Amino acid sequence: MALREDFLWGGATAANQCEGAYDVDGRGLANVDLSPVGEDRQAIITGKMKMFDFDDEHFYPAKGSIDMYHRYKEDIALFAEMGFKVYRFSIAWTRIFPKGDESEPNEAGLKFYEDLIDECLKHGIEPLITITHFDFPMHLVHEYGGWKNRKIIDLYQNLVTAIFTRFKGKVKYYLTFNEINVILEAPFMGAGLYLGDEENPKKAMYQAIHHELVASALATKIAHEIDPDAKIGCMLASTPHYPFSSNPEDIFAAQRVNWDNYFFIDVQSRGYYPTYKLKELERANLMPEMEEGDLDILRENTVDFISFSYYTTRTVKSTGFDKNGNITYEVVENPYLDRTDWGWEIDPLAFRTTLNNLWDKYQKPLFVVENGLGVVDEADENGYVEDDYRINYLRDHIKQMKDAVELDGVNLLGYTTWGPIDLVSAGTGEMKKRYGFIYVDRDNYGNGTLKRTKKKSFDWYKKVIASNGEDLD
Ligand code: P53
Repeated sequence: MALREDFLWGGATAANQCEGAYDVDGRGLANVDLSPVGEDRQAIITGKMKMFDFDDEHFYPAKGSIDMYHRYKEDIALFAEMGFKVYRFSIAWTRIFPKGDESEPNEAGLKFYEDLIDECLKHGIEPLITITHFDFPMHLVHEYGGWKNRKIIDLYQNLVTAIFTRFKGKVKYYLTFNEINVILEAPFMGAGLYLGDEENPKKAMYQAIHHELVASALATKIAHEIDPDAKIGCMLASTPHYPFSSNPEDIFAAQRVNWDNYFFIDVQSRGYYPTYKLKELERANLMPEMEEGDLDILRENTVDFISFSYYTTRTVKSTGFDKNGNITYEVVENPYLDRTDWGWEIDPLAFRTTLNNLWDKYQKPLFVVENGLGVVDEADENGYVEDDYRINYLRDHIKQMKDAVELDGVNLLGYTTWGPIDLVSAGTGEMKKRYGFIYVDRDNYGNGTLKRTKKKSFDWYKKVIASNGEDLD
């Protein structure tokens, strides 16, 4: 069995990483706008360092990004030229509700996304919308303290209601939260949580997580009510963790880290908190406050499909058990794998393993919504990049994906590469960490003409799509 005939090939972006125009047409300020390139970024997105206003010492790449806000027609035409069947993009919350707690949406924001959707449809491209991709209105950080405040659930419902109502009939696929589990590593980026003043940061985090999970379930409910044809997915940053050795402690450590991530999908797909997580939260006194009815909402509104990103794997080695009986571990290098310049281990076979794990665990259709290679590209004087390394990475991964479908029977709806056009890195804020089939002339500090140029991989991906994945040479 080959890939399904209507397999959705395409690419994926996020608003803050490509749109720019951060203060145009009424858009409000968001957490992601305030995340600079450079060494402080990590502390800021992880909620350790406060950055609630722009300052003169930092460069903030999301302000301008690759200016897709003004160039989306040109960019979507290039996607169409590659034969995209689907384009995954995200909505900037602050274009629709600039502060986040207004009662009426900003018409200019809705209109922008409606035009973008119409542009996709004009080219026969299915839009796949991520409702929130690491973005959160700063006003809600100041006034409510981020997702740890229950009130955000209501405000999110206003956001999704505005979106589903306006785009009904035009958009079939939605994801509620990008990489919902990334809140564990980057709570400011994932949930607008600044944890510097928090007495118990973990408690605040699990409270925020509970609110996001309830909000996601409510979004699913609202979507199905407004548009019965809409399909709602969750989105996992999959990064599987291997045990370093056959030492049972390493195996146990790997299981626990993987479960910490799967936990979110367990709730979104099965509809309830798994026992190990409930017990763990209880023991550590981290149980979030839940309101009556929350568990019903979770149970009654599970997702229609499971989406995930896949880039890399990590390997963990036990360092023993702590006084609460929880395993502790360190992340170590995997001796069998090569790494990118950013230290991401390249592991195509685990892509097949991951597809199988998710299919086996949840038995719902899967959608790969991110995969790709972030590296430095050297463009020649015409902006052309001979990116055989990218072609090799994608070929190796697509082969494994096909094996998961053809040899193992995984039910897979589609595949979108990350950053089909070069854009700002979420992790580092850099421009020079590039993923695209299309080169964009811009550097880490915003210098450049923003000119778009096709790389060698552009024609390669076009051929892959045209042959429905049969021709990978
Ligand atoms: P960058 C962590 C782990 C795996 C994927 O990442 C992650 C993250 C957060 O950085 O992010 C996803 O740009 C994310 C995209 C992001 C992409 O992976 O750091 O959904 O927004 O750009 C690649 O190289």
